[in-house]
Amino acid sequence: MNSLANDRAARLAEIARETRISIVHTIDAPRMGHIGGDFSVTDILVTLFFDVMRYRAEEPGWAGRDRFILSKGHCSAALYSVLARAGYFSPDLLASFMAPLSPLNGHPNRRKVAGVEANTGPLGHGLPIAVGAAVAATISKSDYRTYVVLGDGELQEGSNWEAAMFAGHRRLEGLTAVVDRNRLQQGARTEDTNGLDPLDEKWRAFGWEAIVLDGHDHAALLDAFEAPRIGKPRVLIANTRKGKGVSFIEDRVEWHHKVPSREQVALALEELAG
Ligand SMILES: Cc1ncc(C[n+]2csc(CCOP(=O)(O)OP(=O)(O)O)c2C)c(N)n1
Ligand SMILES: [Mg+2]
Repeated sequence: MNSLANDRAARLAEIARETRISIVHTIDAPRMGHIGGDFSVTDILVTLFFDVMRYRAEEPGWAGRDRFILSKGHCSAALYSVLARAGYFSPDLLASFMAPLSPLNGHPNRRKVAGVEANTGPLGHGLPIAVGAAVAATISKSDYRTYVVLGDGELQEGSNWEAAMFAGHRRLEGLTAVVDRNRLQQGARTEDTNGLDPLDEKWRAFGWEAIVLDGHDHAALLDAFEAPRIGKPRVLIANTRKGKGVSFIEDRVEWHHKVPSREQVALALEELAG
């Protein structure tokens, strides 16, 4: 890695650490949330929002913005933490997460929160919407790119594979999907439920370029997002650990939506203190 790449990765690692701290506080306020999936997707979101993507937080509807869709919408605390830091709204608002009348619902709502491109939560819809956005870019001859982050358990929804097939057929070069491959879904391991492996080969068979990488390695993520396009939609199979960053939360099925006790919040913050 050259020194510029090193600097970029180190900056992102620090932002990711601070984002995980923000997620702990955000979930601690209502004592609800999905900390495992928030932590597995943090490095992916941070790399996209703080290095890769083009947007204007002060003008959320700017036509030239890259489109971003968090299809695994239950991980809203991670998305809101990143959007606040990016300047879409005040970080003070995070304290209202899931409170009655707060715009920060458990699932992101585009009519309530600046920077949210599509309503998600019911799994299986982000990729079809992203494919539509990428087709729209080709029709309008716009050069924006479209990014969508999917859960691996989410891939059991058949709508994903219809959308994948069409994106491959249309050779949607402006589209990048990231699969948060943490190998856990709600209450079980993906491979015990409805196995996905070999996942990269499945996407290739649908006409996609597939890159397998460590989803917590910021330098690898930057390389994969920025690699020259080859006339196909691209998917990053990002191998991650659910709960990444806090030892007692990592890779444990119960932390899909378990909320840390007050003592565990303190312990988590201690581990994340760096
Ligand atoms: C259509 C639909 N079915 C069920 C759910 C309930 N649900 C929320 S999260 C989740 C598990 C998702 O697992 P995965 O996509 O692997 O997400 P992650 O591991 O990143 O949290 C389920 C079943 C839902 N949100 N939408
Ligand atoms: Mg998962």
